[in-house]
Order: sequence, then structure tokens, then C-alpha cells
Amino acid sequence: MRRREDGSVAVLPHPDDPDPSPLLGNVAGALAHPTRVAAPAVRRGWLEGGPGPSDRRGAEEFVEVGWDEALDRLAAELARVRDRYGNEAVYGGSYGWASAGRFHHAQSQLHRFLAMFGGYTGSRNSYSLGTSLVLLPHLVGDAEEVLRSASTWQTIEDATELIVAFGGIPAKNVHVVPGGVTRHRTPSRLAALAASGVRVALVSPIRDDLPEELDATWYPIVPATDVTLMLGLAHTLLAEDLHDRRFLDRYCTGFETFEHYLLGRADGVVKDAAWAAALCGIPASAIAALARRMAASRTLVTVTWSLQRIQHGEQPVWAGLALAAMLGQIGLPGGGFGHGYGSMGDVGDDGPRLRLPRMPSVPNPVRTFIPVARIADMLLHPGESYRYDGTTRTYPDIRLVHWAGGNPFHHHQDLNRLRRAFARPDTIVVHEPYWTATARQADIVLPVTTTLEREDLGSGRRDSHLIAMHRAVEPLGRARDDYAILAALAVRLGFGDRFTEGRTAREWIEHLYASWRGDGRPSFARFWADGELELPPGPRRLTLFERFRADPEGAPLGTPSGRIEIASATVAGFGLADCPGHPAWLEPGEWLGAPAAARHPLHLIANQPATRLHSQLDVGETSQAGKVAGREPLTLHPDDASARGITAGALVRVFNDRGACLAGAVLSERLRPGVVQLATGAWYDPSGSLCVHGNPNVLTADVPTSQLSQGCTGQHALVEVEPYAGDPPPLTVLRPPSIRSL
Ligand SMILES: Nc1nc2c(c(=O)[nH]1)N[C@H]1C(S)=C(S)[C@@H](COP(=O)(O)OP(=O)(O)OC[C@H]3O[C@@H](n4cnc5c(=O)[nH]c(N)nc54)[C@H](O)[C@@H]3O)O[C@H]1N2
Ligand SMILES: Nc1nc2c(c(=O)[nH]1)N[C@H]1C(S)=C(S)[C@@H](COP(=O)(O)OP(=O)(O)OC[C@H]3O[C@@H](n4cnc5c(=O)[nH]c(N)nc54)[C@H](O)[C@@H]3O)O[C@H]1N2
Ligand SMILES: [Mo]
Repeated sequence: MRRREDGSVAVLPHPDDPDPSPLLGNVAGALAHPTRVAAPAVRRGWLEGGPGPSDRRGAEEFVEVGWDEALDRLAAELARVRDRYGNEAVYGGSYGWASAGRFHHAQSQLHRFLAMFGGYTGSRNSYSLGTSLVLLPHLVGDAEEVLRSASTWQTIEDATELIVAFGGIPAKNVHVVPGGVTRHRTPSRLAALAASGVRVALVSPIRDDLPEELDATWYPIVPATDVTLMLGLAHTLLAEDLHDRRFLDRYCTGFETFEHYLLGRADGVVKDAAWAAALCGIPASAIAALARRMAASRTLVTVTWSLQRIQHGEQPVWAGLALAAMLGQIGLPGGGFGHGYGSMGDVGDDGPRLRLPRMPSVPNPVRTFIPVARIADMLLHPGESYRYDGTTRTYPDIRLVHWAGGNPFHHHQDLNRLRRAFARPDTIVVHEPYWTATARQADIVLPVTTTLEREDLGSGRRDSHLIAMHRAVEPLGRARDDYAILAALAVRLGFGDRFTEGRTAREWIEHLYASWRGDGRPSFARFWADGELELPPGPRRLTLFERFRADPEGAPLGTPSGRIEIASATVAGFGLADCPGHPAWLEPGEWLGAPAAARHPLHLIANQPATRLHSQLDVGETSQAGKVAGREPLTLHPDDASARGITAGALVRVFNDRGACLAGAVLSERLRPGVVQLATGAWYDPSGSLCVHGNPNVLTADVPTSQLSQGCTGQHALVEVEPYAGDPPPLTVLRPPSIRSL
């Protein structure tokens, strides 16, 4: 950060960063934007009428109050809900990314506070990987190990001949890692791959999911049909005896079940290349040829996380693993199965994976939790039961929702439904730096500092440095740190000393550093003055699959068989129609072939935005520069556009039976006809059921991946697009809501 002569602030990349993130461009302009929350604010109806369900959320003005009044009222309300309904009635899952910094991590602070308060209903897993985190333990024992065990980019460069990339390796995503990245190394890794001659089979409806410079063959697949292509490839390997029987016998269990399925022994449907071609839109000859190339090469099968963020999202992950197992290269350098190359900047990175300084966590005394993406179901259906990972659970009755560091009106599906769900609780509290849609739907909004306004320790997974994050500017308005807010609440609720342990934020940061640093590292004062500390390279350890391959009996996987489970008796035993015991093709509930699809014949991909992190800093320069006609850009094929009378730059309405949004048309031949793309994260700006800004989550369905994992399915929806005639409703999200000042 640097202050210019006129007093404004410039945010600059680290001088040693080989590939600074374009997302940095959002930070400076957003810092003092009018949409910052400047003072504590309470919804008028809540202030005057007290807590209770209300459909006036998001529609009423706010009243600014002083900090003491806000905190007194909130502490009293927390105590009321706890005493009357029990701690389970407080939902504190508070999913979201918040911002970089090891100490001021909003969700960790809130969880610690609520645990000391007596507990809260929490959430499990993530929107990112909610499906794989439940499925993979059944298949290979440990989901995290699969991610940690990815071949590094260097190994791929040295050893891999062919990458079959389902979902591609999108360059737009790799600047991002939870916690931050000091030096962005992945973009140059991808460039080096191009130079090394590794060839890539790009399987995606969108050509830009792979950097242009890589030597690629593009397979423009019909969205949601990757499983059929994987099965067609697997059938070809089987039919032509190209599969590795020895590997399957020695390291896997359940291949016979899968083989029977491929051969159609039970359902009479042979899953050969011709069958696959009819569903996935890739010619049968191309499928067979690709299978042969895969068997003849050192091949890495990669599946992006996006593929498990759709209905039946278990299947592409499971089928991809089974396909890699048939090639027999799991555990060999540069071969086998990878999950998340191009989804996150640290997958494939060879940076150290060290323990980082972190807040001591406090166990939550309440055992109740939901799979994270079931929030609307929970709020709308207290007492109802649902399946999750083989168990049957019951939704609690939530009276108070406390959120810090996330934006459910960005991240959740079917936002019109989420609004109905958010009308149910007595009280909704949101800590936010910005007037996001979630803040606007709340009763009590507490203004929070941003990273530039406070001190912290910064580092991401596999990061090369620990950063001394100095305060760059004074907090805006009356904003406070989440920590300070929660400490003040804890004092009012009688556990102030326990929460703070007597430390200021600066003293905590020193304490976290001191308890982490061990011998040989500089003192805190030295580190703070230097501004950063280089982290040593981690020891080169064998990956899970390398250990397993070397010694399957001595280093078995943590599965019931100790092997890779191509079929799982455990999953089969759950008896779920939407997730059988082996990889299978299951049509999505909403499907182009279905009669209902005739009215909404375009397949929408709602992927991660290139111009921001989720919904964060949407008012920033980089994000705003990407808007078309003032709205989020919707990319569609010129044929689909001309069939609808849509021209480049035109304002369009994207709609289905759940809702509609406006967007600005961009035409491109780099996506499959029939497919349209609208990134997530435009700030939700409702005018009735229409979002006038272009948030695709008014269109997505709030249905789980399956009853196994209950994951998020936000990546896809079926829609129709038409030109928008007339004067569009104005955007309202670029200014604050209506607030009566003190
Ligand atoms: N349709 C569709 N929807 C999706 C996805 C998809 O593929 N398709 N992907 C999903 C995925 S993978 C994810 S991870 C989620 C992301 O969903 P979120 O993580 O909820 O999205 P963010 O926009 O990062 O929200 C973080 C919020 O925290 C606020 N914040 C930042 N710093 C602080 C702080 O210090 N304190 C406090 N209190 N607040 C702070 C920011 O202003 C911002 O509003 O979205 C999911 N939603
Ligand atoms: N710039 C930026 N980078 C980010 C993020 C961000 O918000 N902004 N978010 C980060 C987070 S939290 C996460 S979890 C990761 C998410 O990582 P991913 O979930 O992997 O990312 P997406 O961009 O949603 O999807 C990747 C690509 O999958 C393709 N795809 C979609 N559906 C299909 C399909 O049916 N078949 C095939 N073959 N391909 C399909 C899309 O074209 C899309 O571009 O990204 C991280 N990186
Ligand atoms: Mo994510």
C-alpha cells in the first residue's frame, strides 16, 4: 500500500511477486466506498417492535445507533434466545471467506465466542468441496490427503505426457488461496507446462478454462455429462483390454461391480463410446481415440471442484478416480488422479505446508450441525429429518442467526427462497465492512474494519512467507474489529476475561507468533520490523498414493478394505437412489432432455468470477471494469444470441421458474452452443423476484448434490435469455440502503 500525494491510497503487489493478482485492483477504490458500513445500524421494525419473524427484512430503513446501544441490545437478545430456547437455537455456522489474516479471521473469532457463550448450531464442510469431503473418505480414506497428495507442477512438467482435464485448468482461479499468497507462482507454472510439451485434453463447455498457450485438444462437452464421457472412456479401456488388471487386483476393490455396470449386465445399457457420445456430445471415435492415448501415455486425470458442485456431483469425482485406477498409474509420478488443479492456487504448488500461527479453538458444546448448504432448508423446516452420510438427522429450530465474514446472499442458491428463509428467525446479526445483500437483510448490522485498517499475521497454505500485516489506514467511520466487537459482547455476557485472556489484538498477534515461532526464528519485534519472514521449504514427503503404491499392506488406505474403493459396500449400504455404491450416470433433476427444459433450453454455468473473489469488493475497479451495460456480463454463443435477437453489449433478461436477473451480453464462439456463462458474485439487487444486477443465484436451484453429502449445486441451472426492452430498474447496491442517522 502506498499513499499518493493527494492523500489517496494505492495498493501495490509485493515487489517479488512474479504474477500479481488482478483482483488487487479492487482494493483501493473499495476502501472508503459509500457502501462501507460506517456505524452500527438496526432495522427500524426490530428496534421499535423487538425481535420476531419478519418479511420486512431488506425492505425497511435502518436506524444508526451508538456502539453501546447496539451491543447492549445484542447481548440481551443472545441471552434471551439462549435462556428461552437453548444454545441450539443460535445458528453460528457463519460460512464464508472473510479476508486474509490469521488472527482477525471472522469465522474463527465468532466460533470461539459462541462456544464460550454455551454453544451454537454449526455447519460442516464447504460450498467449495462439500461433496468430495464426504465422498472421498469412503473411496480413499482421507479427502484432505488426496488434495495434499497432488503431483506438483514440477513433477507434471517432468513426467506427465497427457493431462485429461475435466473442467480444464482455468487460469482465472489460480491467484486465489485461502489466507492469501505472497508470490503467485502458479501462472508461471502453467506457462512452463506449455513449454515442456505436456499435452492437455480440455474437457469443458468453455475453451477459456485452459490457458491458450497450452497444447490442447478441446472437447466441448455438454455440461453435467462428464460422467458419461468417463464411462465411455472406461468401457473402451475394458473392451480393448487396455486396463491395468494387476493394479485393479492389488490396489482396488469393487472393480467387478463397476465392470458389470459398464457392460450393462444389470440395466441392459452398455456404457460404450457410442452411448456416451449421444449424451455428452463428443463423437464416439474421439472418445475411443482419447482412451487409447490415455492408456499409451503417462496420464493425469484431473477433475475441477466445480464438477462436484452440481446435482449428483459425487459421480464425476468417483468415475474420474475409477478411470485413473483402470490406467493403473495412481501413485506414479505425474500420473493418476488429481482434484482441483486450476480450482485453487495451491493445488500442485510445492511450497511448504507448515503449521501456521492460529487462534486456539474452543470446542462447541452443542453437537447439532447442518451440512453447510442446507441453511434454507433448516430455517424453513425445523424439526424435519434428512439424510447425511448414512445418518438421519433433524433440523434444529433456529431463532437467532449470527454471521461474520460471509455473504449467504451471494453464496447460496435460489435467493428468492433464501429470503423467505431469512424471514423466519427472531433476529439476524451481521458483522460486515460493506452493505452486502446479507447486511441489508439483517436486523443488526455491525461495521467491521478491513485488513488494511488493522494489524495481523498473513499467510496461506503452502505460502512462501509469513507477512507482518501492518495497519495501513485508520478504520473507516466507527468500524471495529470483529475481535473488539465480540470481546465487548463477552464482557456484557460475563465471559470477557475468558474470551480476551487479557490481551489486546496486538498482544494476541504477538502471542500467536511467539507460541508458533519455535527456536531459531526471529523475535516478534524483529519480524514485525522486517515485515515478512521467509518460510523454509517443507520436507519432501511421499504422498498418500506413493506410500500406498509402494506398500499396500503396510500403508493401507483408511477405507474398510484398505484399498481404493471403486465400489463401496458402505455407500451401497446407505440405500440411496441418488448415490448408489459405484460410479454411475444419473440424470440431473433438471435436464435438457426433459420436457420442462423446453421453456428454458440454455444451460447456465455459474462459475467463479475472473474479476473478484466471490462477491467481495464488487464495487472495486477491476470488478466494475468487467460490467457490461452496468450489469454482470453473460457470455453466450453468437448462434444463440442471433436466434434471440441479442447483440453484443445489449441488456438481457436471464430467467427460469425460480427467478430472473438482468445481465449484459457478451458474444463468444469459445463456448459450446446452448451454453451460457454468468459468473457468481454480482451484489444481489432485488426488485421483486428480479435481480437487476446479474446474480445467478436467483436462477440456481436449492437442491443438494445427493442425500449422501448434501453439497451445494450452484454451478448449473437451465435458463432462457431474452433482450430486455424498456428502461431497466436502477441499480441500488452501489449506494448504501436508507439509513436514518442519529
Ligand atoms: N451459483 C454458485 N454459487 C456459488 C458457487 C458456485 O460455483 N456457483 N461457489 C460457492 C463457493 S465455492 C464459495 S467458497 C462461496 C463463497 O461465498 P462467501 O465466502 O460467502 O463469499 P464472499 O463474497 O467471499 O463473502 C465474504 C464476506 O465477508 C466480508 N468480510 C471480509 N472481511 C471481513 C472481516 O474481517 N470481518 C467480517 N465480519 N466480514 C468480512 C466480505 O465483505 C464479504 O461480504 O460461494 C458459493 N456460491
Ligand atoms: N478469480 C477467482 N478465483 C477463485 C475464486 C473466485 O471467486 N475468483 N474462488 C475460489 C474458490 S472459493 C473456489 S472453491 C475455487 C473453485 O474452483 P472451481 O469450482 O473449479 O471453479 P469454477 O470457476 O466455478 O469452475 C471451473 C470451470 O469448470 C467448468 N465447468 C462447469 N461445469 C462443467 C461441466 O459440467 N463439465 C465440465 N467439463 N466443465 C464444467 C466451467 O467452465 C468453469 O470455468 O475457485 C477459487 N478461485
Ligand atoms: Mo469455494
